Amino acid sequence: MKDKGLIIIMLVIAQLYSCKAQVDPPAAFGPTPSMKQLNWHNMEFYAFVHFSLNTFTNKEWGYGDESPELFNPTELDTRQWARVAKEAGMKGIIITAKHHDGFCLWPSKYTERSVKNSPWKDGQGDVVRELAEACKEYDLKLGIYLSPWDRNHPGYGKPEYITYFRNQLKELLTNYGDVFEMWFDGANGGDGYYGGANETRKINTLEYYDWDATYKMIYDISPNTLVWGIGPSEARWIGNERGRAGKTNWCLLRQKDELAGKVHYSEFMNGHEDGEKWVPGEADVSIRPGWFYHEAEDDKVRPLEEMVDIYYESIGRNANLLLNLPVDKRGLVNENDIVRLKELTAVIKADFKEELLAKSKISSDNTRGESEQYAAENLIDSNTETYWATDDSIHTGSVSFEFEKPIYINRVELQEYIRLGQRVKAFNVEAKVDGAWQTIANETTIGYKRILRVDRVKAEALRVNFTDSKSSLVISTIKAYNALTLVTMPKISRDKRGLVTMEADNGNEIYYTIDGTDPTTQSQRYKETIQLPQAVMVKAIAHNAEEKISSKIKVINYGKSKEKWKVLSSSAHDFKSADRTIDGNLSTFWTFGDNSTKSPQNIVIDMGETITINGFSYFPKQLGHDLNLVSQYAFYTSSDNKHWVKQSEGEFSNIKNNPVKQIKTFHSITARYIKFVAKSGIDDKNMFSIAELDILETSEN
Ligand code: FUL
Repeated sequence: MKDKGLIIIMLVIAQLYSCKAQVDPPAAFGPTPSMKQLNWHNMEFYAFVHFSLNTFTNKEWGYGDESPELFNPTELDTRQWARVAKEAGMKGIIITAKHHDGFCLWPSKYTERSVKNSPWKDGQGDVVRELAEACKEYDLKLGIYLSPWDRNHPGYGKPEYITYFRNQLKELLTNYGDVFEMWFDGANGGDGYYGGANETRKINTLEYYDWDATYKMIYDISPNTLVWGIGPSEARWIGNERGRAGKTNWCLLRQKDELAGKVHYSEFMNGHEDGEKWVPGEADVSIRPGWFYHEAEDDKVRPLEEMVDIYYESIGRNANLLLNLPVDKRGLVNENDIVRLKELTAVIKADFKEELLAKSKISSDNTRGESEQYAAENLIDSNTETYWATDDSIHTGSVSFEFEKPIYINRVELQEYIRLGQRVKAFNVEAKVDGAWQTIANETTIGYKRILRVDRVKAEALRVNFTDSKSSLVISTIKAYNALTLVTMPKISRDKRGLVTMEADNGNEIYYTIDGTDPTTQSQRYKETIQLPQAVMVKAIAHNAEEKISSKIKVINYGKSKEKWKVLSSSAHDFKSADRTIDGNLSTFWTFGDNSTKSPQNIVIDMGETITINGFSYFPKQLGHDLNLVSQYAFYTSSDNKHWVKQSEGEFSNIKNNPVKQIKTFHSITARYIKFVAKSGIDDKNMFSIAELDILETSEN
């Protein structure tokens, strides 16, 4: 009895004490994410599937006149897509329900241009429905890409197309369950079929769609759908199609300026520190050079090390990662893509296998109201809902982690408690090595998540110093790991004369073969440039001798060197520097043309001998603001530099956003002279650049 009384008194005291210790949480600072956006941030990684008529026509952008009868996957299995995505740790799939050519993957009642007029399932199929069901089964969220640009619709550019577009939106948002993200692509306007008009139509994207009304309609039907891209969106493009966010990456955007056309897309990589709205970045990239499946890219799946970089430069830089898996003609995610995705998943899993700070002794120089509720211990409790916070007036601060014995560290992960806004502007990380502190990272923003890759250190302690912030500090997580060393493949290049140069990172050794066998550390060691002017397959590895780890094998197939090639003539009067287009160096380029004339420009090359070829490639200039990229081309061959035969003509689709090597194939022919014609360029300029021109030699050669 007596004991019971004592317990009650103690409970009351505890209650009183805790009331006293109750300190209000920090007030939100600046724009904050909505619940919908928070859920979206938590998804981090999801798949894009580009699959449509283009898969069957081998195009990146359809013109709009392709027949729906070409759509005929033989083994379409959306459950396979879902399984692949799920196993990779992805949280959803966004499908190209309608790409720019207007073909619909669902039997829309507003058009005949859909699966219903394809041989697939005798016109009874519905890809969107099958995917929605597979997503449900695998507990994935469904997202939809509906291209605002429609190169098929006769009414595109006129008011009636807006009605059509909205009707389709309604169909997609009503009939397929929850849609977590609606994807509005920015590519819009240009030439197209347009119901047979075959003309160029341009619209003002910001006005034509009356986005305010369109968004309102979307939210009325489906309030939980997050809208991405064009218009007053809730998430933004990251400004490139390489899946890379800026190191500094604010979730904020001056969207009013953007909607007034005052923001250049290159600013999307970083967002705006003073943005008035929470519009976080989503980094989209394809696992291959193109967005749609092309057999010619089966051996061009991005290398593992590039995929790992993409992961760290998107998710590790406060952006979501939208990774495209171009479903192939069978209707399946291709084996080669699955292999790479599995390798990526394995590396990421291994990198984050063991968290190292949870067992450390933690201390901080300030805690909000000295309350346990905001203590630094919250940083390592693996609960993102708790956080360490400083007093309102304290905008800088340090947290230290001491280890019982020194440990190896090469990754540091941080998260802000973004419900209360994104605040940190600068921070650094120090490690105590042999009793002395050394700076191992000097960084800017954090946001939802930031992962730093640092050189491996053997640390007795770690210290994170927040040196600049918009307001008090509100940090939910700090973690550290010791990831495995990933040795990157050597870089290989060959110049015009056939001199091959190889380079490896961090002074790693290089071993190579030219007889087709896989190189090992027993193979020829690369020491200096090698003369290889003949058609040759070079295989090489980089090797970290200290850790005894080798890279993956780099394989390059060279045709005969361009030693005998010469630029013979050009529409440009001055073509002294035109040799740069055939120098084997992808970073040099030649710009030609003339803004005062509208005629096509050309360059004629003598290959020095007759060669059997079945295609050519155009490598676009990569860096700079004025890229002067060719968008419409023609390619001719000749055996005497007099009589020319056109071998290929068409468009380099999507070259502006995704300036990858453009490969065009045709039937095998023999030729000594080639003529590349630049018919038009992006941004309607009559200036063109070429980084490198090449031919595809027929393999029997
Ligand atoms: C681009 C489009 O033009 C491409 O075809 C692709 O869909 C990519 C994701 O967005 O802007």
